[in-house]
Amino acid sequence: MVKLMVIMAVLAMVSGSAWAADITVKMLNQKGVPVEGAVVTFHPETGAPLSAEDAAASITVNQKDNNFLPFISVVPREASVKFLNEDSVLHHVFSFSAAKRFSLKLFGKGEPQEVVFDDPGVVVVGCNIHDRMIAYLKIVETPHAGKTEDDGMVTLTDVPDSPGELRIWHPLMKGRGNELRVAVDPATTSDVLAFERKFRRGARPTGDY
Ligand SMILES: [Cu+2]
Repeated sequence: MVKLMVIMAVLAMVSGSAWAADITVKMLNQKGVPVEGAVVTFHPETGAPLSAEDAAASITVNQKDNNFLPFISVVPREASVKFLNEDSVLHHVFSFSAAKRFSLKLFGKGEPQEVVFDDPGVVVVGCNIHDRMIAYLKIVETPHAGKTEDDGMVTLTDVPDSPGELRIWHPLMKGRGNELRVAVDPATTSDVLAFERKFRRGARPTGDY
């Protein structure tokens, strides 16, 4: 019994030190309004490689009423994204971004197309037929990633208890690389890390993220 308790205590210490932390972020714009769709990633100093499970994530970008949905997607590196078209018109989805150049010539309903993203970075997706259509894919290299909800918040759960860098990216965030980078130690962070930055006015007609 004593031996079992010792083992349990050791396990608690090990798990406590390795998986202690959650990181909750709240992103606000210059008017204090919550920002939806910001991609939050944590990059621990100890490293955090993506698993085969991460790369097998099922990610879909739909096209409906001549809009991409969602507007912003988080894509683990080496994952594939399925592009759907629910409209009765054809779309021609493409990107000229350095992280991935591709072109999916005219495809319609029931003709899903898949693209694999091997390089980290930002991929801006457009449609050759409808200039107004735009979506963003953030290809990430860490399993600790998420996207803020309409309350501006996201929680990254079970991050390694290691100091590291927190990155918050949003296409409309002003500043270098549309990104905010801060050193964070999950062991000592407060409950909610709130950040306020300047954002350009949203180019999202439907308001859906
Ligand atoms: Cu289109």
